[in-house]
Amino acid sequence: MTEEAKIEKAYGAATELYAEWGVDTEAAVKALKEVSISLQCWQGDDVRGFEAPDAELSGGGIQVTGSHPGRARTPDELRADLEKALSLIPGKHRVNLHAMYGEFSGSAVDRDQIEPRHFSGWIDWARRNGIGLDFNATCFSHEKADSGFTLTDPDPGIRSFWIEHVRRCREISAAMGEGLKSPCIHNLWIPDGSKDLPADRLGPRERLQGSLDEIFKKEHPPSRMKDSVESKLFGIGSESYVAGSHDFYLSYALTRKKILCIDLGHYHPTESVADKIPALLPFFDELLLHISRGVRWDSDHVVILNDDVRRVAEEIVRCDALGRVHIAMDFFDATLNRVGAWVIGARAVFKAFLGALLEPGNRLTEHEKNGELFSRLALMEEASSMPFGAVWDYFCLGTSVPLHDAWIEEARSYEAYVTFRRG
Ligand code: RNT
Ligand code: ZN
Repeated sequence: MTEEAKIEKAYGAATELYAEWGVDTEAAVKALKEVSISLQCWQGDDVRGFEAPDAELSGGGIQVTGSHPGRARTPDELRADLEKALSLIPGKHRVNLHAMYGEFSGSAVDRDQIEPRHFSGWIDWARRNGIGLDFNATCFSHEKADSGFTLTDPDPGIRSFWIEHVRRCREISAAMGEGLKSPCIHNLWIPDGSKDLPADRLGPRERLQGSLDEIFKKEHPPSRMKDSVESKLFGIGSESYVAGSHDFYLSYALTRKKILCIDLGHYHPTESVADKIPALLPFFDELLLHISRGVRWDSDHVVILNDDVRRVAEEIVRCDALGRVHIAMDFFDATLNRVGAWVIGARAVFKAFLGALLEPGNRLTEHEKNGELFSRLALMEEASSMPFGAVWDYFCLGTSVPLHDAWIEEARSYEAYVTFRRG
């Protein structure tokens, strides 16, 4: 029996079992094909960017560890690596860029000088590959961020530098959305905070509010770009205080009609990020997710199919909000195969959504309505041993990506023949 025939056979059996549960596997597979993930370009080069040949991530409240060889050093290398990763991930996706990834052809273009033309290579590439682009201002790894403050800096000169940077990033986002006929999400995260106890916790937040209002003065059509803001609990070097905290951005986004970005690593370790989704949906038309994996802290490990990711996917599906929650990944691990890391993460996210789409949702809500709480819990438990893997294999087959572990060898040989040969 061929591999394909085995998969079709197992899928047929799984479809029957799921049907007995009242779950339509074809509908689940069809819905999953519509899910798209925005792949973070910064996993490909350890968040270095292309502004200077030997640039390193700095001053940003985030940290990369590892020295695995073969990181992408040029836009062409990064695009080749992304293409390789995308060929191993089911479905059509987006790529999420940071401002520091512009193509500056060797000249020094400061952050307050960047223009859409520095990203035309990316837009052309995305168009050729049929993918959308998302964008981020880069408010770190820069001498004007060394103090730990950007949009909240007490110095109005520093603040206006960063305001200009973010304004330009929104213009670039609009050009991307226009060029690709797909709205570009511009996400703003700033590192501003302090290592030790600040005496004034209000001032930086008032300054942040003022800077943001100035940045967002210009409106861009939502068909071209949409704005999101990302909060954080703490960072390396900002352990005691982060100006852009959850409460701050929740209030800001709500009152200014912006998208709120929820990063799975940015909350207290025992806080349920999944439960935030149904709490926010009554108030927000759209949300942005940064799927990450914190290990003890916001460590940005490669995403795997863990309970946090499953619960988030379940909530999105249960709330029928797949069309309202934009999905992006955010991790950077420099200790292993970088292309493979994207693939591990994206395949895990897909599996989480498939699992959620295969839930016997109607039966669970029926039990709940009838007050049959024992049956509700028991059914949730039984769902975990349904033949999910057979549907996953069938999905991979239908989207022409390698089955099972076959992609691992592909990622390894790409490394051996391509990335390890980089000087
Ligand atoms: C940092 C935020 C932010 C960054 C990227 C590189 O804590 O999660 O999203 O990871 O912008
Ligand atoms: Zn993030």
